[in-house]
Amino acid sequence: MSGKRVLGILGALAMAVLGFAGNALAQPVVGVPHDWQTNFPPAFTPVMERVESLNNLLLVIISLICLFVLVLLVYAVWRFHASRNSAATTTTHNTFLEIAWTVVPILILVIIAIPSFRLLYYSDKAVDPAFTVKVTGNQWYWTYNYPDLGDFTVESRILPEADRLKQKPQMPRLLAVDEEMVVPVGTTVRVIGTAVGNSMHGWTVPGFGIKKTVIPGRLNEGWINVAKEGYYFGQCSQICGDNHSYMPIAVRVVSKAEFDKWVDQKKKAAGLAPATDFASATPPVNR
Ligand SMILES: [Cu+2]
Repeated sequence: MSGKRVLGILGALAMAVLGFAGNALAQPVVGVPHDWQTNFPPAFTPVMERVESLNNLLLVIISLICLFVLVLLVYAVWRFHASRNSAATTTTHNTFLEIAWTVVPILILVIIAIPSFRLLYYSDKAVDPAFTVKVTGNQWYWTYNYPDLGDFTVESRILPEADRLKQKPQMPRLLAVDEEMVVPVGTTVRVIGTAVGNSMHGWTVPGFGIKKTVIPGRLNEGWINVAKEGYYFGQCSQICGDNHSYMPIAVRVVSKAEFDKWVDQKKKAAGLAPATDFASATPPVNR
């Protein structure tokens, strides 16, 4: 074998190894839609678990109502058919019936309202969050600012298809971004959202049960606490203009140690002093 050939093979091997290392993802791709999916995506946060259980309760209630109406309808068609009931009744009032069909729907609405409001307030405010991520919708990309961890900002833009195939082929088409929002696993993170420019956007990650409309000049709050490491995806869910369909949301959930490392790296890149760890970071301040 000639020296040139050996060098060529070695070169190809090195490229393969480097290529593999470059493409290997530290976390699995978990929160992604798949073909023939029905129903909600799997729940990855406590909020989404409750969204699913409220949905299941509503499904039972709505099925019982539909069944009841269907049975009444079929019975009326059969019982009051002209052949069986040639002389129509002249009844116009029935006090008992009228009270019943007013009170029963009210009770049903109250049964729905109690868990519904409970969930609304549960998802609205984070209890003891470790830190805050400020999400800003731009035309047409997202920025993630970490004000409690040194105040650095990450810009997150869709990866053009050629770059996705080269850099992150495991990521779904049209959902891969150059820089994901990164959060530590099992940690309550407050998410506040706003927008710049002249349009609203929607920061939505279905597996997290979060869908925040972000509006210029306002702050909207939510929170996440993701139980499993991995990549999660969502899309802008508020029509915002030309490239609305090209501003995906990608969140990378990593171990706490890896998160500290990532924060240090981002702070250094932004010319800020290295962080210690996020748990001992300065508490949130009003800004
Ligand atoms: Cu949009």
